[in-house]
Amino acid sequence: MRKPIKIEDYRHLARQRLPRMVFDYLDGAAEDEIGLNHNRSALESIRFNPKRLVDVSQRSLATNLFGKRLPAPLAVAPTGLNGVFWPKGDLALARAAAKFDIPFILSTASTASIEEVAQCSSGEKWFQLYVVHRRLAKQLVGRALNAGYTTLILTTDIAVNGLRERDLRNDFGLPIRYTPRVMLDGCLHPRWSLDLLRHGVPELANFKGADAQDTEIQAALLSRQMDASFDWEALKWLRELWPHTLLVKGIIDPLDAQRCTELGADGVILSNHGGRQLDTCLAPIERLEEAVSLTDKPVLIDSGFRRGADVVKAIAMGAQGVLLGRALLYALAAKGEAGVEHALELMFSEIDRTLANLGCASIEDLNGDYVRSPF
Ligand code: FMN
Repeated sequence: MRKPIKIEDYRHLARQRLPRMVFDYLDGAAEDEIGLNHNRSALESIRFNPKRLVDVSQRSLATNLFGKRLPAPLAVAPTGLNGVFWPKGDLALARAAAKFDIPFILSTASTASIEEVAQCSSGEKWFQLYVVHRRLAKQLVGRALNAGYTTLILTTDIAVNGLRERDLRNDFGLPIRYTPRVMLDGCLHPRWSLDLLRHGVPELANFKGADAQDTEIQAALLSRQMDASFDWEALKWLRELWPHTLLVKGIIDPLDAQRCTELGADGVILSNHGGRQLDTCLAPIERLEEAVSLTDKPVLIDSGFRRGADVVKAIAMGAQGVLLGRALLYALAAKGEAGVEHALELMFSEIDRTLANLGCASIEDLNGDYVRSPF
């Protein structure tokens, strides 16, 4: 393929470079993947209502989020196992985000540690928390605080792991199991395999050395399951623990969004985990306007965002920011840090072009009248 000109091109390039089992882990979703496709069709079903004869010769994508001025309402979504897509993938994403001055969100399930990422980039860093065991969560939160992360994000949509059937069929997991099929897959994707040989098999970096003496923590880690008992009371506990901005991710029901902020969260991230957890879930964009109407705190959103126009639609419908997940991972997997930078350039320029043709000079002036949605 010639030079990629859109995120979908990066998806094709990622498919070429990655072994099938790794591409499927990135691209795939839960069960029949109806939720995955629905995220896209919900965004596509929204139409623009442009305004004419507006001076759009000077345009601005800049916006305020949690007291900071951002050049665009974007953040890099937390994603686990980034090191399998590209060597030191978390660092590549963090550095690209810093270059564009947007927040990078490090996953608990990252392949570079909280501290390593803090050292590699001077940009704004947020930490996403999975609660496997409360004592372990407390330690991770303390480490993120010490390392200078400014925002904590609690992910709430993994009570148990989603049934990702592509991963099941491919026997995908860490550590990678070298079955004959996996070896053949690796041989057919030599560039990826050479990188793996050179840099070693990535590991879950934040759990390394986690309380070897604490048998409860070790058992929880071995089970590879989240603490499914985490509830509203536990959210209060976490609020006490974290002194800075706290966001709750994985919210779909607007009443949950309202309850989170009433309990002291500084905002919510509407998300269905990109369709990777509960299949046939509503798309977050379908509940956005109602969630915004029920809380006075920022509502961010992700799941299915592949185009600048998608971002403009969500901002017009009241979101304060959009997290980019697979959109950047495809570019990471295809071309590493340079790919992520280019994908962000594409996003910025698509947002800018959409604003111009919509007749809106500043992203901060967007409102619901610029769109018509069927929901
Ligand atoms: N969300 C988390 O909160 N923590 C994770 O560790 C995490 N890992 C992910 C790994 C992959 C490969 C993908 C694609 C998503 C992951 N997510 C995780 C969900 C993303 O944060 C985000 O909600 C999702 O990617 C948005 O959907 P999109 O990829 O369609 O944009």
